[in-house]
Amino acid sequence: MSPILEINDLKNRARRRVPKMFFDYADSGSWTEGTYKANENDFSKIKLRQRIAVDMTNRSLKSTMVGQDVAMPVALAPTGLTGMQHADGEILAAQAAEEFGVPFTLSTMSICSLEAVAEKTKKPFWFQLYMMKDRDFIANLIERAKAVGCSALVLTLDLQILGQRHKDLRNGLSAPPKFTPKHIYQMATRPLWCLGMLRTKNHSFGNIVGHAKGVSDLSSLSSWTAEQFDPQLNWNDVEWIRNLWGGPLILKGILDIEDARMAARTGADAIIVSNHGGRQLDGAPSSIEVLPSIADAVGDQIEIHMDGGIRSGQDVLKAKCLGAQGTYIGRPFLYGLGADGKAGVTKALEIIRHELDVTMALCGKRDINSLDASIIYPPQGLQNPKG
Ligand code: HOC
Repeated sequence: MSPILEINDLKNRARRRVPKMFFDYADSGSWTEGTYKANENDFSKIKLRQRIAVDMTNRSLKSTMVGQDVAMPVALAPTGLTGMQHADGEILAAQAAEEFGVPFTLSTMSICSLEAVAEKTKKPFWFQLYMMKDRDFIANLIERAKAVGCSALVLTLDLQILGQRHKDLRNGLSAPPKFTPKHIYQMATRPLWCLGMLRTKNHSFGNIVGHAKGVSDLSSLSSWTAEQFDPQLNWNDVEWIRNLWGGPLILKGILDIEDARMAARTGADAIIVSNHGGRQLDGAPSSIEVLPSIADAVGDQIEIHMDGGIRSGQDVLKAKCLGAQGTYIGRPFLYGLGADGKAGVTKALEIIRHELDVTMALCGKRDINSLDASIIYPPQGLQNPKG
């Protein structure tokens, strides 16, 4: 087997191990996938200043996100259907994250429920909430998140309606999954994946089935999800959630300066500069492109996080330099999970940590908290070094 040296190696292995419809679900963006690709490509356009003859011993990647200690400023992003990349996916990813010392964020649209993840982990994890029309269900979800000790709530604001996801439509991905000959073939050619699925009891949307009104089984799930995301979501809802939750609140899906200003006024603790991994508005700018202007506009009022396109520790460093206190990885940990379960998620985190550490050292820095735009090339004020 070829060695796993970078996130792309995990991706290639996951592609061989996860049924196509689920691998594509994680690996795709909306419509032309222009924004999805820009998220990655725009990182590679940013250059760094190489510095020499600087003491590079005793380096530290330790930081905080919403006041909580993190081994490095990288959280696992909330990702839907994680338990379809690998059996018990959310539990395994949460365990890997807690052992590593970074936050795991459980999606509302997870396969394993809040309670199932809490039962198999020791430290608090974070919970991500979608605003559904059924407000009793939302209030109940928040109570459940409190009951299992979640230490931050991530409220996603950019999915009032679902983006146009062509790969999922072409693959016929649905909840509950269809069992057409094509889908059965895709699963049957991934025997390890199938074995895991046969062994686990976590097969459906664990936070929803059996909890939302009228959703007692998989057959009633489909129509419920399709009509539940609330197109009328507004800033008053954010206040309602903030009061119900009462703990650290992070608003996800901010991509515009005006929205960032509104978000800063809500009293939330942090915002995530995000375009939902390029899965919602295709044609929107990449997260890293807008990060500096948003950090500039509201960075003194609210903590700034970002996600979208991070595929290496070097990307984490660039986001830190451009104003993010914390970052999130989605696909990198999903590839790890699909490739090798919990060990694969740990591997993804180790790869990112190593790349972050080496890059920081070669930029002449020893403390992750000291990073700023001064290590971006060309340095400010020297845009035209020859001029
Ligand atoms: C079946 C409904 O955040 C994503 C996730 C979940 C979206 C809702 C899926 O795929 O972007």
